[in-house]
Amino acid sequence: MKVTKKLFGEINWENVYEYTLKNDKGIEISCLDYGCVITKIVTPDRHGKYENIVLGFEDIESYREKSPYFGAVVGRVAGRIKGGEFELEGRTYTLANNDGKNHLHGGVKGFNDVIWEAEITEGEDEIKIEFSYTSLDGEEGYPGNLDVKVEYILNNDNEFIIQYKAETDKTTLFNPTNHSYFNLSGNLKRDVLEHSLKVDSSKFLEIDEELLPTGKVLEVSDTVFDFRKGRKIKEGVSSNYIQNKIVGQGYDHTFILNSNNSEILLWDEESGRKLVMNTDAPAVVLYTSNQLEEGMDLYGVSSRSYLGLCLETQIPPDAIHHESFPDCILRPEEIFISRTKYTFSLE
Ligand code: G6D
Repeated sequence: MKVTKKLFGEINWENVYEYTLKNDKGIEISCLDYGCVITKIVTPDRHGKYENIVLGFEDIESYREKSPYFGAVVGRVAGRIKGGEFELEGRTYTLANNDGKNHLHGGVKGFNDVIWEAEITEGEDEIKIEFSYTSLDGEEGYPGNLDVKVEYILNNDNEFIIQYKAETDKTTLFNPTNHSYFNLSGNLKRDVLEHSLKVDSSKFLEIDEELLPTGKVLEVSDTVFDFRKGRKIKEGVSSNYIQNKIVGQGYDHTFILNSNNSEILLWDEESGRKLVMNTDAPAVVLYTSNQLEEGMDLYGVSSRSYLGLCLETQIPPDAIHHESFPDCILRPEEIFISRTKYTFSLE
């Protein structure tokens, strides 16, 4: 196990560092203390070729100015909050609206856009980086001083674990996720249309024209949202189903997981790479980068739609406005803990 640290850039004269965790089998995870952004994940293909499998930039300016949350930890609340407003314990809170009339992914300056404290712990069979950040009372409109810790752990079983932990001194909302865009082809050689996905989910959330949940829970049966037996991403991209059309041909949807230790499999036949995710989160958002900005330089590859896909494990978006959804309220006497494990292998 090895960890290296290098200067990646600076923001307002504050240094930003990139940390690379490498296990004894050659798997590498690189990440920044800025937004806990995962910049690279390097794994072997069926021929033993080690290549990067996530979208990212090589400079801090690109992350600050044009990143659609590449690799970032998102919060306080992942997803959209309708109208950027919510009521909690008799008070109405108004958030920063950064997505039309709605609040998205923690607002104008969410967790993705702050520098976290980093502490490394090296073990024989695992390396851990603990990122810490205190979101002050009123930040982006949210109540409560919120202490957040995000752990990235890589071990010699080719498992990468993300653990989110938070405590607050006032009742608030909290719903974190990681927004990495995966592409198992290796060094973004191909898009993700031929990737296959299997999700242990029988239901998904209907969304409206503003990409907000309507509150209606739909059955996946007999639709291109049924990933229970595995399905290629391209089927949703070419689908005429209105739910695929309103997101710009593809997926940008929340799947309600069938258990609190559901498995999500993503694999690419050509490279042989497989990613298995296990999570205690109640839902996962599948976003197939339907309208990814064209022409950004991603490690020498020009960005385009469907170049990556996100599997954002979380509480359903806009939960505060839907009593039937699992809730994202965090109270002072509670400790929020959630873990998602990513296991890299070959099929
Ligand atoms: C778009 O609707 C999508 C979101 O789901 C995604 O997280 C964001 O782009 C990066 O707003």
